[in-house]
Amino acid sequence: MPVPREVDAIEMGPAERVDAVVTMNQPGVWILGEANDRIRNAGLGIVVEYANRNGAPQWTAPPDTAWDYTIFGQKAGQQAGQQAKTPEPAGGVVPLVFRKKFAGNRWVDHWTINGKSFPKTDPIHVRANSRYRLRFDNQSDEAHPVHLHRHTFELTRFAGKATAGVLKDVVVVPARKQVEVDFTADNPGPTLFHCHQQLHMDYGFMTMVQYQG
Ligand SMILES: [Cu+2]
Repeated sequence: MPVPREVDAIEMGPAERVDAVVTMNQPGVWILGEANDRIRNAGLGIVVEYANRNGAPQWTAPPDTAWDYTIFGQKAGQQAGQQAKTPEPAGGVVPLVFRKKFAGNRWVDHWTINGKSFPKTDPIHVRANSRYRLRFDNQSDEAHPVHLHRHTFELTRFAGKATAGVLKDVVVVPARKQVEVDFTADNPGPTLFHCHQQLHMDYGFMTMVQYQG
């Protein structure tokens, strides 16, 4: 989904995809790579070499500017000069609380959505063509890239900031923060919702969206 805006760096979670347009107006030999030195030096980078240029590839660190999804959005209610929230969708709010469940010293921890692990999680019931707000409440110390299959959602609140216009199907919910997204149930059929960290998903962090009627 288009989010026209110039940035020096992009932060990406598992399963996120970005198409970035770059104007090549700095001849030289450069490194495009992970901003974290340790990870980049371990291999997560690629050389960008202009024609007829040579020498060792140069790395320049991006400026340490604050980054989150809301820089790509419109502030909800901005026109009115106030931080009004996007009105709550007709279908209502679905609270989803994410927690880690200690499984014992010799076991992998489990993950719960509203206190239950998949396949025992409660499905999210929706009606076709109704619009809903999912309220992700991350009560754990890890960030979770959560993914809703077969639908697109709009970010309406990210870690306390109201926003609008950013359409996605994966959002990274930071540790101990809340994120709200609105979506229209416009694609009937069983639909998965899950964390995209494989180990979290395998140990319970998954539920179903079920269409009624
Ligand atoms: Cu996770």
